[in-house]
Amino acid sequence: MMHNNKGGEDFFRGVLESMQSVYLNRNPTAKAILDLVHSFENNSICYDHLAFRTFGVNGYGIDSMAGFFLDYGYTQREELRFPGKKLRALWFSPPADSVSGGGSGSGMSGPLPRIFISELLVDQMSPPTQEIIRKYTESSGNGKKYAALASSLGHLTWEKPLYSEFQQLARESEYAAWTLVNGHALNHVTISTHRLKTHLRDIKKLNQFIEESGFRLNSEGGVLKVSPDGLLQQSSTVADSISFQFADGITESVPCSYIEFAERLVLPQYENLPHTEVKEFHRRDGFEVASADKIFESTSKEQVSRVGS
Ligand code: OOG
Ligand code: NI
Repeated sequence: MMHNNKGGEDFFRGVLESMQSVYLNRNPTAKAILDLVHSFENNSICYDHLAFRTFGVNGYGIDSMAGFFLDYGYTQREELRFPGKKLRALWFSPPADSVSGGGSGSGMSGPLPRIFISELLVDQMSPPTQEIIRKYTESSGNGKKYAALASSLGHLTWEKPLYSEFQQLARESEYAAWTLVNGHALNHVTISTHRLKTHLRDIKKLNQFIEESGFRLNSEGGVLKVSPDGLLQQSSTVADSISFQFADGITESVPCSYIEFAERLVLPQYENLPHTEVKEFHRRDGFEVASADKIFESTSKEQVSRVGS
């Protein structure tokens, strides 16, 4: 679809660029790390995936954001369930012709990233929490139709909440509290480490480099999250905090976004391919529920307020 729709692809990439500038302006750690890796890597970084969070209620869930990606050629893939966190997620793969061809640039101008969208299972929340989430989603008018627009503008589609409402949500679900104040903002971008050119292509080396440069990594369940097959390895920073002015005038620091790193190893059936012939589709695809469960904690109070390493 993309290759015979150049205007469409330019627009689509422009929207991703806008989402990214909102993200870089609000998250100094993500910006500094991208600048650092860029300077090391001669300005060439591929994104593995982008992630968004939503409220799974009245059309405000995964579908509200997914529609934009489906319209620009993405394909829906597997569902992941997180019963402990009362969340579910879907991931979407990019149009096939964009993965290696299409974007030959860096970041959002490079190969199009996978998309990971999660939603809070609002029906499973306590009545007071549900009431707050329904109040704000309902206050947004038809905001559910404009999730991608809101993300690229860096604007909530609902009014700002009271601090006490944020706290009520945070007690029950840090994900819910995050989504109430960050809305559809990009939750993270993920650097594809195996597509880097220097020694940083080894995620363990990259983690070491990031920590030695003074940044904190999410230590939940260990810094490196490894899938049971060993082929998907992930790590992430702890989220930056941003000062947020609540509707009642209270200004408090709230967690914002983080940056992730992912290394996808070559699948066993392709292990004898010469290194130069290995393409993205020869590598481990998809996500891993146990790792994702820990990556969600990158915005948790426990990780964000951790001191030292
Ligand atoms: C998403 C956490 C999961 C991954 O790559 O498995 C994740 C989130 O924090 O919203 O990013
Ligand atoms: Ni991720």
